[in-house]
Amino acid sequence: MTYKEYEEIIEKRMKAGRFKHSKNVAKEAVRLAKKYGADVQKAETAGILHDATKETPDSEQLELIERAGIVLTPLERSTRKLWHAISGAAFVQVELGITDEDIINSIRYHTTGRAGMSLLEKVIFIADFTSAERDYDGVDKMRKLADKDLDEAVLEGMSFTIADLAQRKLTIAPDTFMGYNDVSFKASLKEKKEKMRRNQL
Ligand code: DGI
Ligand code: FE
Ligand code: FE
Repeated sequence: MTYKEYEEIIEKRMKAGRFKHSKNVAKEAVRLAKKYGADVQKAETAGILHDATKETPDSEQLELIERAGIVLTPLERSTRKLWHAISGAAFVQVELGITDEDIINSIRYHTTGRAGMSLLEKVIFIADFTSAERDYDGVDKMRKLADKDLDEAVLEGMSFTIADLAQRKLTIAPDTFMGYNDVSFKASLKEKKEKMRRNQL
């Protein structure tokens, strides 16, 4: 299927505002993919499709998840906000016939992130934070980081989400925590290495 065909499918599944968001995420994902060397076409596809089921009724989302053979953990089942990422990944497989694991995982983990994210997964995760219509406190910082270092942007995004959820006393998914630990650990190692290098000069 072509990008235009995906756009037509997505337009019918959601209100104008969210469709605009989806197109903006696709555009931003293309920009980041070019900058960091990810597959541009996959980035555009995952970008337009990432929120495919965000306005789909709960019962339909659960059905898609079942049809894709995905079993929700009790915590996933109890966190309604996380469903659309999982059912979105199911939708693109069972309804659109997408088989590319990287595209599927980019949609599956676009809300939580996870440990060991691929370049494409990071591109989609960040494009969702920095798409053109986003207007939250801190979006300027995120856009600057996204242009400077993709991993630093992922760390900032995860820390932002975890702080916000903890502040509101909401449940935090294990993938969110594991993703955060993964990127923060790698960032601290990188800093240690740089310190050692500076001391040797
Ligand atoms: O679908 P979008 O609105 O474009 O963005 P998204 O898929 O990143 O969803 C963002 C929402 O998901 C935001 O309200 C925070 C929430 N969220 C992200 N990670 C977790 C989470 N909510 C819970 N309860 N637990 C998480 O780990
Ligand atoms: Fe989403
Ligand atoms: Fe989104």
